[in-house]
Amino acid sequence: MRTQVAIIGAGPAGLLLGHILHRAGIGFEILEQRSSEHVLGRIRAGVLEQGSVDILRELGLDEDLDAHGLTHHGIYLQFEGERHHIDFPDLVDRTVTVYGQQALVRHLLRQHESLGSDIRFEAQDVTPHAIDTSSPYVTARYDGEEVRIDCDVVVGTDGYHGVCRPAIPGVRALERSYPYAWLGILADVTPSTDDLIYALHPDGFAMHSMRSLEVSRLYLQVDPDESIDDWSDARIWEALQTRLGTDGWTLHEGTITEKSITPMRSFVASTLQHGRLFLAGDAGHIVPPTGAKGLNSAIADVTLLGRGLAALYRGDESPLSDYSRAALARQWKVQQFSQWMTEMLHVHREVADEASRAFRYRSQVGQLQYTTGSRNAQAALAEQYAGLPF
Ligand code: FAS
Ligand code: PHB
Repeated sequence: MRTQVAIIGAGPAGLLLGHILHRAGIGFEILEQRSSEHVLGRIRAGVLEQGSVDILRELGLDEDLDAHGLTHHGIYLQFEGERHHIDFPDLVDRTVTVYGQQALVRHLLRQHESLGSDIRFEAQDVTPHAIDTSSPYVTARYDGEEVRIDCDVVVGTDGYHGVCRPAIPGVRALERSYPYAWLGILADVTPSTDDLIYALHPDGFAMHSMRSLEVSRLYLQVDPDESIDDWSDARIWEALQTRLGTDGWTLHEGTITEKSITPMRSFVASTLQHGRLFLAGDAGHIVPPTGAKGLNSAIADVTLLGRGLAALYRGDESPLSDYSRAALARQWKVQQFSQWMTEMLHVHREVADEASRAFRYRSQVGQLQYTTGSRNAQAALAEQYAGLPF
């Protein structure tokens, strides 16, 4: 079999790249190791930057987004019992949209089905070959048979644990881990807030997000080695009430329908391309979710990569040869913002000495007081949270 672009991984990055290539009249095949049910079942990101929304609109993929997305005009930063609103339209004339990654993946898949796209789920042992030549190919076991797909380009949108990054000779992972994790829940209850609340509390970080006007999404900082079995629904709600509570405000509780613990880490690959192999999304970088940048970075990568591939087939190789440099330049700005938000809003229990830990906490309160008290600082946060240009 032959195609122009072989895409490995049918998460949001791979599925969106497929639509971008279709729009440019470029042939592609997507090979995904898991079932479509598994891919659709993942509950992950929840916020789209303005730029991500614009791309979906440009591609005509905004129908479900318009029906179910919630436009948000900012976020709240909460500390010392006070909640401060950061007004994005007033500061940077941009908004963000709450639209779950699950809903996006479902819509992208549905649109691929209507296009008759070639997506092979439950493909095993997917392996890129000859990436250093002008005739790369991918092998896999599909439907009980060995298949080979010859192509011009291979794109690894196969996530952090994928096979494509390791195929790049000498690739390095620049990384750091954080000494805490997020316990996330979905609850059948109307959100108790209009915009997202990010709260620093002596007991730990907490956040109130949402998926719709009927489903709330909330997070708690926990230690990285904690087990979800140690967190009853009652204990979760008690901690959320403590950490998010402010005078005159009520956090409404409801049935928890999903709960899980996600570790916090950052990593960036030393390059996102080698020969005819390109990486995009979590295959190339991971950020802590505090800045709502994981999914948006994947969208930014495939937008840039899609433009480079379209130029390649018009006979101009220069945008594609610059892809890794340009995508990594944007990603490092995203990394520093995510790191700043994460370190400002989490309690650093890893600091052993009580006096140093107290100093660290008061310093973070000082950061939050400066940020919420300075229009310039708020504009810098709003510009980055609502999204840097692609
Ligand atoms: P994905 O990991 O989503 O998709 C990769 C795909 O490749 C998967 O379908 C996988 O099955 C497939 N694959 C892997 N190896 C393969 C192989 N060898 N052959 C074929 N297919 C293969 N981001 C936020 O912004 N906010 C959040 O709150 C947030 N929460 C998260 C919670 C969790 C538990 C995780 C893991 C991530 C979270 N993220 C969050 C980040 C997340 O949204 C990612 O940024 C986003 O899924 C990136 O999309 P992809 O790059 O497509 O990678
Ligand atoms: C979410 O709704 O899942 C969400 C929102 C903002 C974040 C992280 C997660 O920073």
